[in-house]
Amino acid sequence: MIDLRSDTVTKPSPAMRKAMAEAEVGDDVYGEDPTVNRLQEFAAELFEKEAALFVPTGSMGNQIAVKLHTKPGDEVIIEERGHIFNYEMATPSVVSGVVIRPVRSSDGSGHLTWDEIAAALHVNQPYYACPTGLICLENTHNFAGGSVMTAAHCRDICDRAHSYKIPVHMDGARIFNAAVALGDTVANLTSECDSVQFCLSKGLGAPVGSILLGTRDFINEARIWRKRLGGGMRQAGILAAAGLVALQESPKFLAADHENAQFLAAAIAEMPGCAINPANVRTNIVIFDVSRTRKTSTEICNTLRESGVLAIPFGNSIRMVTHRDITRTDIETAIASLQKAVSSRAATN
Ligand code: TLP
Repeated sequence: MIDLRSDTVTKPSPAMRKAMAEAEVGDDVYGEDPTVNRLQEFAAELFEKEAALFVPTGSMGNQIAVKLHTKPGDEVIIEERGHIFNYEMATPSVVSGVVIRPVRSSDGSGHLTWDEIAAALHVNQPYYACPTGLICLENTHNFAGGSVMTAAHCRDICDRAHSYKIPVHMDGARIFNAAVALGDTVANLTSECDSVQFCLSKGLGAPVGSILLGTRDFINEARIWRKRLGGGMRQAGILAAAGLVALQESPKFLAADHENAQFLAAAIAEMPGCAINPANVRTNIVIFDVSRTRKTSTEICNTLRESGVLAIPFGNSIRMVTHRDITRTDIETAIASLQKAVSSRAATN
């Protein structure tokens, strides 16, 4: 199978498996796993933050951040297609008792401008509006097609949010993809964010795990919430070892994923009934509209599956994600399969 459903599907590389087999371990609930500690220290250094915490999933990292930055009854501003709002099982309301205020990004990029955020802010309206407790950003923005947010844009939002004493959390599940696409560092892209979550288990290719970053006090509190939510793992160094390899070795492979995504997008743009602007594909996510193929996205994905290609339908669109286990030849095969799947009965104009 050529699995383009997500970059979460990568299998650990031989170097990761070796590191896992040889990992020095201890009980991480006591803070005694040397490999987890090394991973956390390395991540904190890389992002120039005070401290880091290894968590089982990106969702847990994000939700601990939401919990710690807010109090029940607050509002959280997020772009309307954001992962924290749409794909994390309503955890902000269940665990943190907050309301999400989804805001549309008018240019479609998924990255809100300060003016768009400002129009949704609730400050100094004590008895008839929930106060804005947090702003969440996402870089790259998954369901806006892996779009990137520049360091200047992020800094601008953080500075203005901080002038209202509102913290900013970055869902940086794919921040390394953004860094590669922009030729910037992850530290600079998140420099003013109060907390950052990034995933080891997506483009970086580790089997499991994410990192939450922030001040030392924030991470001390996060450790308590990780335990409370059932994320206190024991000899987690087995997993952290793969995470360390991912962090040290994988960023250099991401440019090839981006080139594959570009190649795929350019081919899709030529297919009857498919709509995508390849210029908007900056990283490893390719989302295209299939409304004019006269087939549903589910029908197309079912046909693709029969030919050995996996993709995800949602609404009138299909998402394909390139990653470490996908070669250029796989992309060529996927293009040929997609061509066949969409060509019959396609709209001609
Ligand atoms: N994204 C998954 C699905 O949940 C949609 C995917 O296949 O892309 N933030 C962002 C931006 C994400 O894309 C994801 C996962 C997460 C957070 C959550 O990470 P996990 O799956 O580790 O909880």
